[in-house]
Amino acid sequence: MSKSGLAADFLWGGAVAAHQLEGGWQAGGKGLSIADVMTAGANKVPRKITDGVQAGENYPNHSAIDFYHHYKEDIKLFAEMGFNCFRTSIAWTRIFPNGDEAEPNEAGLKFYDDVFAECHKYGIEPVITLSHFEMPYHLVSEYGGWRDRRVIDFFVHFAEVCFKRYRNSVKYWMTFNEINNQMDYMNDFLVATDSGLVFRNNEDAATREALMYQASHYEVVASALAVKMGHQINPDFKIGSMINFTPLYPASAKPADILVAEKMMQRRYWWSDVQAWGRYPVGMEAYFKQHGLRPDITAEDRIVLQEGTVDYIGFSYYNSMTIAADGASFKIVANPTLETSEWDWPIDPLGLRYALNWLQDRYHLPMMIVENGLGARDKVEADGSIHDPYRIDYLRAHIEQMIKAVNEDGVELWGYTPWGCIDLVSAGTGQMSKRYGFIYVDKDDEGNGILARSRKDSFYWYQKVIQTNGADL
Ligand code: BGP
Repeated sequence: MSKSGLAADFLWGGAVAAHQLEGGWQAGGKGLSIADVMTAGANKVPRKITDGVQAGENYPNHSAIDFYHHYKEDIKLFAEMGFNCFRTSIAWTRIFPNGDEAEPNEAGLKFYDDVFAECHKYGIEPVITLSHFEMPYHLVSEYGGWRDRRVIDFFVHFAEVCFKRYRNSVKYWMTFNEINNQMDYMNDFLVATDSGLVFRNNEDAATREALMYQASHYEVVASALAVKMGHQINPDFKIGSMINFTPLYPASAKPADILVAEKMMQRRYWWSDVQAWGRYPVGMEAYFKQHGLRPDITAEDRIVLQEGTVDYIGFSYYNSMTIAADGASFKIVANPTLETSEWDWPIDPLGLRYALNWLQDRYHLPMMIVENGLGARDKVEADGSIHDPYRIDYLRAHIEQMIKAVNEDGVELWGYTPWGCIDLVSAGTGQMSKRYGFIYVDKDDEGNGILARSRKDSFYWYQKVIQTNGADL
């Protein structure tokens, strides 16, 4: 153990996702993904999901920050910070442009060979997400996304090709990024990015809910099949779930608020229950039965779920939310005790310690914090320096709680990869101005800029944190 109490081999790195930084949206035979048809939005201005690429629209993910051509420079900067791991995703459409092909695209496979080789050159362990909001648009338009059981086989084929190709260059994997976002099935962005569900015919809430739960079932089956197959390809693989963990605090001591918080936590985290336990929680089985949901489940599916449980819990933590009973339903309310970011996300470091305790007690599995960070505007000074004390303060406060959870609460934590270690395209808004990075990238929301990379103050701070294994914050 080191001075901080973290294991000597604790994984320190950063996290990104292919669609948010690579660019090269048509390079090397890549196909159109759901992310490629999302226009730029802003805070409180939703992104549009167009039917294919429409002339005159701004699609920020098409060029992003051009990691596709800058990856050697960027990985060298990560190594300068001292990363021993780096989380990103494999763009599904680089490997299978349409998603339903029999043979993979060699140029796409080769690109990730090169990226992973560059990581290993510096002793950086790749941590790879298979599906991070990037499913082939062809599967969305021709199959309706994950509402079609056939997409299970397409995903498992994609996973098998990746596991075999990168058998000796990637050890840590995750199947579906933030698979539980779609709990909010009325949010077009969340169901499109999680399950490729696009609603263009005013589908009502009941229709949307039914499709989301059935699609989610196919995804957890696909995840379990991939986990089992991955372990057969390389028994040393560590394959995790990946959820967004946002604690739902009761708004008051009123029993109704306590109960609604408990019920909505069950409703928000059943995906990881299935992935960790190999079965559905009884509360969700009861809900499905009561409402006639998830009708297509087979005895074989249930066996698959049991055989494909995950090795660890990967999760993102940004903030907590506060929930109050609202008649027979609920409402999210402000937490008057917390500050919020410019994008209205509460800032709650203690919530990360709560998250680690809750997840440890529920799953008794190792964990990785694979996203955490503060989206904020940064200013480039006349001398080129970029002072981001607000980002350092946010990350310091969260790392402090992470270390307490390890030292005082006994949680088993493998690593920490703060989100957006280099500025990239925001998923929710499509903005560049919502910056997370230790590295500034010269590009604005309108696409102007020369993509020059610059070290922020937080770059040097995080370098020191890693060098001292979390002892000097
Ligand atoms: C999570 C996604 C990431 C990243 C992050 C920050 O939902 O897993 O892809 O986008 O949120 O959110 P945003 O980019 O909307 O600020």
